Amino acid sequence: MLGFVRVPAQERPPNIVMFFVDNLGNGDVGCFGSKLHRTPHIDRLAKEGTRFTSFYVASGVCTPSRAALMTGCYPPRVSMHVSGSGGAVLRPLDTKGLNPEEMTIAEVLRTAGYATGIFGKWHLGDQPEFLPTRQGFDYFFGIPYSDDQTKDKQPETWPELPLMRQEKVIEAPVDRDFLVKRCTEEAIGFIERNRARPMFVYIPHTMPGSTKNPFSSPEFRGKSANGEYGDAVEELDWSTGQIMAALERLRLADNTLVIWTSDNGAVRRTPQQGSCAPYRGWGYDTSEGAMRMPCVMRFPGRVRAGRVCDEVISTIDMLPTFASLAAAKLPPKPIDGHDVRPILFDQGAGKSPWDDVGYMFYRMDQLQAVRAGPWKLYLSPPERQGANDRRIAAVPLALYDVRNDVGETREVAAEQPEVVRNLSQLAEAARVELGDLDRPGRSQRPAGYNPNPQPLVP
Ligand SMILES: [Ca+2]
Repeated sequence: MLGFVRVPAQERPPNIVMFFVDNLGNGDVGCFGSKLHRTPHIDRLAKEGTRFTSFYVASGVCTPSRAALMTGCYPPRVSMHVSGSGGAVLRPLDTKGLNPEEMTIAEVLRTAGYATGIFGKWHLGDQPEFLPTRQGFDYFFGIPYSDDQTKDKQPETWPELPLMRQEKVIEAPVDRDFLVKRCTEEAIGFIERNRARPMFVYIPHTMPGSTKNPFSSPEFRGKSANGEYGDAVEELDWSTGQIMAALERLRLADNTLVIWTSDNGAVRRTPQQGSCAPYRGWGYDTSEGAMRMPCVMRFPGRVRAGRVCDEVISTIDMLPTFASLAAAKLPPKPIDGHDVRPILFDQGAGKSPWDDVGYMFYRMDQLQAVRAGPWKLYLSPPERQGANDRRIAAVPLALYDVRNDVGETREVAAEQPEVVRNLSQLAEAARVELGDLDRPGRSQRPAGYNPNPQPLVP
């Protein structure tokens, strides 16, 4: 049995291994309810650790979600809420990237002596000054943006999808069938090489990814009960098992915080592929399905085994929490996340700091919803002009108890005027800092900008 033992301060700070898979919904893993996908290794993490059932990403799409995790900030604070051309995510040769002056999790942990590696998809800028190697990562193996951003989409300008090691393209186009397998092998090699140091191993796997036909290696193809999507999910589970086995083999597993989650919910497809059940909505917007993720954490003796925790926490809490674990200094500029160790480790009241200040749901430049305690208020943006003369319809005000009515079946705004008023005030406070539509926020910082982006593959 794992006891509840405090780790003496003089011991080496813990390793942190974080899986951050792409476009996978809450209902896609066994321990969160999937009956379709076999995920024994992720389920084992849940049994040996805690399942977090109100774990949120900070955006329903890739780039802003990843920017938020890396910086501990809401996407608009670091101006990564829209791409250089006003889109939802960065594209190849985007003029934008995460500002090199922002301090990432990797930079924070590196100051505390951590070895830092990223294995998978970056998507925070593909110009040299924006690459992970310039943002605190000692080692990068993977692709600079999404698996669907291939040359055939824009043959005139986009290069073949590059596989990179450090800042070098080693294959283009990359064989996407082997991405999960190769990233797993590279991560294990990194863990072996750095076993004597504390390490941050960030594994943003590229699957199930953004294509209609997710990729998997031959051992997994055709083996699941859910087509190519299920095959990809089961290979992600295999990868989890491989990484855990490596940590155990090297006797590192007991001093490692392992986190397993996704960057945003499963995307709506016909016929259905992924699942965001029991939540409403699909990836890419501010619905619960898009932003409330399956999350398990394992850290023997610290994160309690077999527990389920429904306190609101977010990817933006990871930077300050990891900094505390590593006894590292926080970035000099303000961040939005909180140190949530009391919630992770079930210490004291363990009440979410977001219950008081509200957790904000931005879609690109628009604040669309706020959650505090059990309540999620969908704000009521008026009809507006979108890109290409498209009208974006007005959304009615709606309030749900997303703790007890997770499927949002009962709208209660009229019954709870005080809750509506309180959450509206919290939203207004966020607008002042972070902006909303044409209204700039006073605390927004610029993204990185490259006026003359060059393709990574000549
Ligand atoms: Ca994504």
